[in-house]
Parts: sequence; C-alpha cells; structure tokens
Amino acid sequence: MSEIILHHYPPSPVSEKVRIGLGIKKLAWRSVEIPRIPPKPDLMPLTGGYRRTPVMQIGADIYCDSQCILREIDRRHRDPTFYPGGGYGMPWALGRWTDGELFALIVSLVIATSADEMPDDWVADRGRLYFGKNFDLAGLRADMDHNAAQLRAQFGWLDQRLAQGRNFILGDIPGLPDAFGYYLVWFARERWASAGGLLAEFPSLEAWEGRMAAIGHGSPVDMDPSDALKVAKDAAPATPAQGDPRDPQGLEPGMPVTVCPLGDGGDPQVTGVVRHVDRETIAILREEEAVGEVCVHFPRVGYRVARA
Ligand SMILES: N[C@@H](CCC(=O)N[C@@H](CS)C(=O)NCC(=O)O)C(=O)O
Repeated sequence: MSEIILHHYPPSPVSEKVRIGLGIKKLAWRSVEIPRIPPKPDLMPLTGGYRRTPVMQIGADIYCDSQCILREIDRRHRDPTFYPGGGYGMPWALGRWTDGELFALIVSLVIATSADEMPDDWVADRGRLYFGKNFDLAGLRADMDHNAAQLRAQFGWLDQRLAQGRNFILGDIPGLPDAFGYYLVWFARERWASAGGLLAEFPSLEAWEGRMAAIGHGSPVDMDPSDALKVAKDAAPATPAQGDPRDPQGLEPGMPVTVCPLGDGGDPQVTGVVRHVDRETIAILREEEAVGEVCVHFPRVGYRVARA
C-alpha cells in the first residue's frame, strides 16, 4: 500500500507547508486528523513517541518532520519539480531561517495575543514546547512590538524578492522556497490579529500569497485514524537496510539508538534500531503491538541521534 497518509490538523502551520507541497506536486493523499495536543493515542504507536505535527505514513514507513516528509514526497514524485531552475540545496538552507527565526517570531506573536482565548492546556503545552521550562507569558507580551518589528523587516525581504517581477521565489513556477515562506504568511494571517495591517505594506508578497493559496493542497480524502493503524499493521517497512561508511557518528544498521529533536521542547526520545542511515536521514525500526514493525524516518539536521 503506497498511499500517502498525512497525520495533521487543519490549523497546523507546519502541516500547511506540507499540504502546499502536496499541492505543488498535484498529489492525491489521505488525511487523518490528529489532536492538537497530547495525548495522541492513534499517532504514538506509529511514531514511537514523536508528538509533533505533521507526520506522513506510507504503509509501514513513517516520516517525521516536514523536512523528511517533503524530501520523501520529492523522491517518489519528481514532477513537477520542487527545485525550479535547478535550485537544489539552497531551499533547505532557507528553511533553517523560515522554520527557525521566522517561525519563532510568529509563534511568539500568536501566543502573546491569543493566550486568553485558547484553552489553558494548549497554552501550557505550546509554552513548554517553544519557550522551555521557564515560559513567561508576561515577558512575551512585553516583547510584542519588538517581535512585530523583527517580523516586519523579515517579511520585507520576501516582498523585495517578489517585487522583481517574479511570480514565485525562484521564477515563474512555484518550488520549495515558496512553500517555506508561504506557510508562515498563512500562519500569521490566520492566527495573529495584527497580521493584516503588517502585510498590507507588502503588495508583492500579498499578490504572491494569493497565487500560493490558489495552488491548493492536491486531492485529500479523509481517513479514520484506526484505518491508518491497520494500513501499517498490514504492511511491512519498505526501507532497505543501508549504512554509510562516511557517517561521522559511525551509525550502522542494527545499532540501537535514540532520536530526539534538538532544543529544550521537552520532546520525548524515540528508540529503535538503525535501518537506514545517510547524510540527510536516519530511519529506525521499532515494534509496537497496534502496528507491528514500522520504520520511522527523521532528518539528521535538527535532531540528535545517540547510541542507546
Ligand atoms: N521541525 C518540525 C516542527 C513541527 C512543529 O513544531 N509542528 C507544530 C505544529 S505546526 C507542533 O508540533 N505543535 C505541537 C503539536 O502539534 O503537538 C517540522 O518541520 O515538522
């Protein structure tokens, strides 16, 4: 079974990055809606504890993190390209900026302005996840104007790039850098009340935003979470065993390891046995009663792999 199953929820910004990627590729996919905060009982058997959103499943192969998900989508579906004009490599470097500083600024503004309307358990969860153990809502609120100024200048960079007569960041057709920038404009617009005023300064960016929205999400069809678990149980991981003699950490198939996102988000470690290792990805095998054997894939960049 090689259907793409995306585990996500509609307001998730990082999921919007992947949904637009699926739209650029014009793909059909199955959509499983997951809870916005833990517990996520139908997701955990698949990921082994990775709790972030989104997660992609193809049979008994599970792809964690939008980096890993988009790379795998591109590996399986080369056309249309994610890299117009041969723009390889650069989008991933750009993604470290968009997923890093730009995402953090918008999260800060969203939480500072919407904490009173959101459920307490959501605020506590996101506070811990994005700002660590000493999350301070009052401090975040005091910094709102400063953060808005930081965001304004950086959205301005995107606007300048798009003001040069380009329809998309790399030229006439959309690619990965567009998905990486667009999901943040979408996030700000959807969830931060002052976004409209800030974005109105950027006509080229707003026109591009309209072109990106028009791309859509490909063709999703809803799927019940229990059916996704059954898909995994009925399948076997399709990832071949592969080592990498140049791996600086000496990781090899068969080695027990833990994998965890970097940073102080309180993310749980995922344990398993290395199946496939290369420069960009680590994939580990794990066994869980509800799903049998699954292969869970993570990016190397932004994750710590340690021998268990
Ligand atoms: N590096 C991850 C970040 C994912 C992430 O932080 N996603 C947010 C939502 S968009 C999240 O997981 N929030 C907590 C949750 O959904 O439980 C990726 O690129 O996929």
